[in-house]
Amino acid sequence: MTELILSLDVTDRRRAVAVAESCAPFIDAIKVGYPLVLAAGLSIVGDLSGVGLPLIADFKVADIPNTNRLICEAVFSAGFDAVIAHGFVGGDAARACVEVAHNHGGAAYIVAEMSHPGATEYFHGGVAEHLAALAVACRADGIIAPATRPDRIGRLREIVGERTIYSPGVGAQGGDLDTVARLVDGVIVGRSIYEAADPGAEAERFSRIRR
Ligand code: NUP
Repeated sequence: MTELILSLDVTDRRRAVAVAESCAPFIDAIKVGYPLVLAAGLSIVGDLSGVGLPLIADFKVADIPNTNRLICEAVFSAGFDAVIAHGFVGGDAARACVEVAHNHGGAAYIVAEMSHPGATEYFHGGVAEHLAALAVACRADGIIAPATRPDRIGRLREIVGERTIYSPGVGAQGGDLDTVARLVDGVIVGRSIYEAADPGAEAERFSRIRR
């Protein structure tokens, strides 16, 4: 079974909650990032908690260890269950996120390679492999790897082994759902679901990967 994670980049609070509720029966977690939190405030976490699904904070935390720690304390105190952090800031900074997550009984995922075209300007020449190894060394719960480059997911899987791989980039960014679902633990889908005329029905269609 592959998890389906809704990326809720909807900037209207009421619509965000409505989309989350309609998709809830067909998804395993909800990923919330800057677009929704900056528009609706951190209290959106309380609104979404009624849906009863794990909430992942996609803040791609990337600062010095002390600031990372403060950010992650705020994330978990607000009610999130997991955080996504960058690894390029170094092992000490990434480890700070992992430690705070684990102290709260939560999870931390490190971005190994991003999904957009421009990512290849920097995530090449072994950089992503290095970040995946850093995630393992920091005892992160897993990595983020690009649905737009399935061959790269295979390479990163060799490094992280059984650790979780969550993969964004399906649909709107061109990644193929079924191809990617076979390679990862969870597929992250945003626009293809929340911009659909009937997000719940679209989530149900995507949820075939959960069987
Ligand atoms: O490499 C990444 N690519 C990516 O798209 C890392 C991410 N965290 N994301 C996020 O996944 C992105 O910020 C957005 O929230 C979601 C993909 O949304 P969509 O392209 O399915 O609409």
